[in-house]
Amino acid sequence: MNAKKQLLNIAMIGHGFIARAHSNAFLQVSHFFDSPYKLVPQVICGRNRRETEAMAARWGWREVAADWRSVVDRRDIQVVDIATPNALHAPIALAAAAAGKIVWCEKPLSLTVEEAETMAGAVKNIPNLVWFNYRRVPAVALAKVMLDQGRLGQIYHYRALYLNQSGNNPAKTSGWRYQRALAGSGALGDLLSHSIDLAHYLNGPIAEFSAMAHTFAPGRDVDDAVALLARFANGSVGTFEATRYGVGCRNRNAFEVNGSGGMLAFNLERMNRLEFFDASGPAEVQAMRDIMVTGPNHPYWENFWKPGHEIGYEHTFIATLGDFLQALERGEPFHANFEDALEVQKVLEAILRSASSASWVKV
Ligand code: SOE
Repeated sequence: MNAKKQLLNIAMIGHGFIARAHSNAFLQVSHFFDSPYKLVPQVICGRNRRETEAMAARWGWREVAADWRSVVDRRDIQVVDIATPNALHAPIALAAAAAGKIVWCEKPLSLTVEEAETMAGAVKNIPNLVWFNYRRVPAVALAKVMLDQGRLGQIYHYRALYLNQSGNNPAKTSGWRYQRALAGSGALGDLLSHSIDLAHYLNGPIAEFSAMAHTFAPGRDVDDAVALLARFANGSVGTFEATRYGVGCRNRNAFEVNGSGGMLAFNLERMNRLEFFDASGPAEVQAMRDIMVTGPNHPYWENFWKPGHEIGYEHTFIATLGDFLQALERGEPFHANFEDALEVQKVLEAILRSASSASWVKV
């Protein structure tokens, strides 16, 4: 059966935490999603030879390379996957697009809106993906279905948090995520970018906001925490908070929506659950339902396990890829793509403008 499949040989640039999540998805996707493609982990590229070789051995990469320029235009490569520090996203994506490769890129897309615009333009006619993986949490996908069905009526409030405690360690100042030249920003690009993408996906564009950013650690040149008050184009009011000093929270990517018809609440730390309050039922029995989103009839339930058998972080990458391959097969657009990530980048950049001028900005 595999003989008939179209090979997609992948060159992945990067060998850190997120590169492991990608590698796992490349190996797993065909176990959970039907597609006419066979993904081949062909070459992994990284500057640290020892670590890159260890990654290759563990995750089945066939070759190891040191310089990304030597792999992005190889004729035997169909896909370039970018899992590097943020500053390298633009040069690698532009080179891969120029070579006509399918491009997959980590978030945030770029350091600046200008870069993101160039990148989105370069992949206009090329299948592309940005790893905003949390769209594919089944509970988040169910929230999207319910919102699209109008189950919440008119939306009044959208509230998002992304809290972890990764910054609460001054020794971390040297890592790339804590240097503006390599990361572009701190909690803003690393964490809030996910919240903004989910907000766009679930509640539509943000029209205007006022933001603040704060750095707790002396000597760090990126934000540790960011907060905003926002107005959405659909008339709802939003609040957002992201921090690397959310001590007590390991990976709390959460949102709540209040509408005339009820409420939805999600927290990644309980990722198989979606809370739903239905305001249309008899008042005396109204209460928050705690829905276990593992099927039946839930997004992705037929791809993964039987109802009640929970899934994890890695499945969000697998489902992202499964959906991408299906869109590729059908010649349909895939989301989140570079255009979607450009819209996120516009908000991120405007947040820094708003925070430094202490004023409201329109997106
Ligand atoms: C940060 O700790 C991080 O690795 C982010 O960079 C990812 O985007 C997030 O999904 C998990 O946490």
